Amino acid sequence: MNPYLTISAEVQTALKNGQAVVALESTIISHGMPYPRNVETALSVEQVVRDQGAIPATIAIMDGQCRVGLSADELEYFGKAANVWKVSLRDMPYVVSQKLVGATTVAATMRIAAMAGIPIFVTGGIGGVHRGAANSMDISADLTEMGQTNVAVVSAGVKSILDIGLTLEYLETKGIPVVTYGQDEFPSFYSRKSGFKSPLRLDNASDIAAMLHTKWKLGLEGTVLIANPVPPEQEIEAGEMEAHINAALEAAARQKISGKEVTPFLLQYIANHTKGESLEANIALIRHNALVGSQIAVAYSQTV
Ligand code: PSU
Ligand code: MN
Repeated sequence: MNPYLTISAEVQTALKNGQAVVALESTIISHGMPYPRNVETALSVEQVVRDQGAIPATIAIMDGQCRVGLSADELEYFGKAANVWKVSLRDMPYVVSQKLVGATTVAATMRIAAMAGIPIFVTGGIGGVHRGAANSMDISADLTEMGQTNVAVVSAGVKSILDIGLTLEYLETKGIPVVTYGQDEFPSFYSRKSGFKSPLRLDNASDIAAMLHTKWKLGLEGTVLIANPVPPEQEIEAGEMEAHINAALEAAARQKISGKEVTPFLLQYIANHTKGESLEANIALIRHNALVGSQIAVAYSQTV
């Protein structure tokens, strides 16, 4: 066992018994949503996973350990504390060795899930190729990690703060299958549409589980990105978000926001300027991803 890995008793038992486990990230709690809705959402997402017969494993860093499976008190702490690092792969050795408190991004969560032996991970939105990346070179480490770590990622597609077309190109370059659940078009987080056709489509959890088994048994390294469209009732039309996204990008440029601050800045700006509508959509889509991701995890655990 890795000396920097601590798995909760409940998750350890589930893994030992071959029960479905679903990994969850913590950056979304500490840096993606305001308190107290972030903690409420984290707890309700864990409940959605349990209702499907799987065990939730929220992942974060504390006390010099990569932690898999957090208590309700720990979730509360990650939602409230001001000193929580946003930890992608680059920051992991620093935050662990300095015994700091860190919330893990998609990239870092995938890596720790793989260390723990959890093959399915549910999130809201992934990082990707930013608009203007030709100049900024701002490409999330989520994408490189997805090319090499064998943990499936369930998300609501790619948020249009990013360049969706370039992100899909980058995923293709890295050999990452992108499968949209139940429709032909790739979704863009708040909206079920993006203007891009999904490279692949599957319509049920067992087909997705079979594809995961097949990919990894073929010896193909890396993730499968499962894009699960936001439920229609909570969808915000793409055109409506576009003005807010443009304003957020302009504000980020004006304030010279760079590096790891870019994504949290954009998310917060949009949340502050959409009267909470975007937050409600965000919560709904994460819960829906947890539902579909848990069904995939259960189907995966039942196939050999
Ligand atoms: N997109 C969202 N919500 C989020 C994130 C992205 O809609 O909370 C977070 C995730 O943790 C993701 C990270 O892994 O931001 C990407 O950050 P960066 O672009 O700095 O790699
Ligand atoms: Mn970046």
